[in-house]
This record gives sequence, structure tokens and C-alpha cells, in this order.
Amino acid sequence: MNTIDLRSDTVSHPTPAMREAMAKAEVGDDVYGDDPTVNQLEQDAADMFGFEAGLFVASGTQGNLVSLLTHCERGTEAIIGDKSHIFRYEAGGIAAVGGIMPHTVPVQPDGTLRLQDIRAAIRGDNQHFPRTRLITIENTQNAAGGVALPPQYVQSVAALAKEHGLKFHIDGARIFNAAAAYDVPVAELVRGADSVTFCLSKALCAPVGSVVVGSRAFIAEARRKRKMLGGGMRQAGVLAAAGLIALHEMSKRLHEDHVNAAYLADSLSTVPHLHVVSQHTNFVLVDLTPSAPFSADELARRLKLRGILISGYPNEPRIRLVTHYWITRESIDTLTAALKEALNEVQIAQ
Ligand code: TLP
Repeated sequence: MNTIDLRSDTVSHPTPAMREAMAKAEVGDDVYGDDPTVNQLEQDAADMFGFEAGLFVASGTQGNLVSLLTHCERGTEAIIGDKSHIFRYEAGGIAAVGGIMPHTVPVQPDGTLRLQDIRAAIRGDNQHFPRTRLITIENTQNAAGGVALPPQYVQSVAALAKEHGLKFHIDGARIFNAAAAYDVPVAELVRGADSVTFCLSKALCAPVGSVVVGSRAFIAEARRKRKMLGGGMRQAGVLAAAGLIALHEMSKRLHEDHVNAAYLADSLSTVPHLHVVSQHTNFVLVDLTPSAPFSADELARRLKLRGILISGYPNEPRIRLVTHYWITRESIDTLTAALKEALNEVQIAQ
């Protein structure tokens, strides 16, 4: 990658090893169950997460949608964070396609949903109410700044779900970053969940794809839902080959991105007009101070002229910088120098 792109880890390109594996991948028609590379990816993912089966899907959004459609019938409720990706950034798919009611509870600054809030959101048995079916959490929690939720917390949510006979889904788009943050195997972060979606195409660098893991019966039904959504893929082994490298190799190096994110946060704290809000895992959140001569959008425009891409969350003034495989210390030094120059440039102009 030539551009320094910190808008997200989704922008990461496949590695040379992935491109080679993709070229050599053995393939078959996956709707017939004939693609050996997809089959291997699904089984390896399931084994690594401690589940029976896996399902290769096009994206994190599709993985979450397929999972929620499988757990919840129309008119039932899913308890979900008010800043969760499923609620905010998945185009309302669970409501539009599944007729599922999101019952939101506040995401706390540490990325958790408070257990008492979840408990209060669970409906009693009353003909007026929709039935509660599911609890979902997100790990790492994106909008809270990439915070990793600890294994003990996840297990307390699993216990609560079990106590009330509810299903428990984890949007683990960046679960390997959470696992790196706590230095635990991913299986420890998902114990007690009924399903997990995780992404191969974020910091793990695969070009496309996510995997849903769950019980054999759950995945069989999820496969039907994937088909219904037009997600039955054919010679998808070309993509799964990159996914296998993501799963087995790239998942082991994420602490490097976290060290770089800490270095990035330190570097940004030396830049006038910037306030570093937080750094968790591979995310750094930054605000422009009131002294800043222009908006975050204008800053992004000026950096783009210098070959550096940054952005915030849709419709929010805050800047989010995300480290990944293609962001090195040198890229961070280049960014810091460019920021100082861009902000200073305007002051001179004024
Ligand atoms: N998040 C993207 C954007 O959509 C905001 C990003 O750049 O962070 N769950 C979580 C927690 C996510 O952060 C994302 C992507 C998804 C699901 C959806 O994954 P994709 O983009 O593969 O559908």
C-alpha cells in the first residue's frame, strides 16, 4: 500500500503470501459443499473458537444479519448496545429483513452493557410485549474506541442469557484484537455464546470475508439464511485461502498494531490543536481542540493532498485513526509531521 490510510483497518490490502495462496487455492462449488478450502476455513475457525461448525460469509454485516435472523423470529426482540455496529451501521437490516425489534441499552464508556440494564430490558411474559430472544455484545467495541471487553465480563453476560433462556450473539468483528489485548485464546472470549461473527478482512488483512461460528444445528440454519440473502458463494476457496492465512498467521501479530497505536497516541499528543481522547487496541480517537483553525473534514482534505487518509465516524466530528499491518512507525512519523505542517500552514495563512 502506498497511501498511508488510517481510516480503518478494513482498508488493509492482502499480503503477498495471501495473493500467492489465492492463486494456488483448490476450489469447488461451495453451495454443493465442494470447496475444500472453504470447508477447511470453516472447520478451522470453529475449532479455534471452540464451536462445532462455521460459515464463511461475505462480510461482518452479513454474518451478524444471518446470525440474528437465525436466532430471532419476526416480532421478537434483540437486546443490543445503542452504539453497536448492528444498531448504527448495518442499514437497519435486522428490522428491514428480519422484522426484529432492537431493544437498545446504553453502551458504557468501557464498551460494556451494564448487566442491570440488560436485565431491565428483558421482557416479562405478557401479551402486550414482544418476546425477548437474544442479547448481543460487540468485542472490541468500535464506537467506544476499540475497547476490548474482558473474558469475565463476557461470561457474566453468557450466564445472564442462560438464566433467562436467551440466545447470546457476539459481534466479534475484531475479536482477535480483544484476544491480543488480554493475551488469551479467542475461545476464552466467546465461551457461553451461541454464535460469534468475526472478520477476516479487517486487521487480519484478507481481502473479503467473515466467519460465523456456532453449533452444527445453528450453522445449518444460518446457511439457509445466507442463501436467502444471496450469499451462497461458488468457488469461494480463492477468498478462503487468504482467510486461512488471516486466521492462522495474521491473528498472531495484532499486538504490533496495538504497540503502534500507543506510539501514534503519544506522537499525536505533541501536535498542537489535537486532543487525544483515547487509545485502545488498534484505535486512537482524537478531537480537534477549540483552538483548531478548521474542522476535522478540512484537516482530512489537507492530509489527503499529502497522501494520507483519515476520517471519523459517519456524522461525527471525532477523528478515528486505526492501525493495521500496513501502518508502520515511519508512516506514523510521516503523519505526525504532516499534521503539524497542515495545522501550522493555516495559522500562517490567517
Ligand atoms: N466497521 C467499519 C465501518 O462499518 C464503521 C469500520 O471501519 O470500523 N461489526 C463491527 C464491530 C464493525 O466495526 C464492522 C465494520 C462490522 C461489524 C461490519 O463489517 P463489514 O464491513 O465487513 O460488513
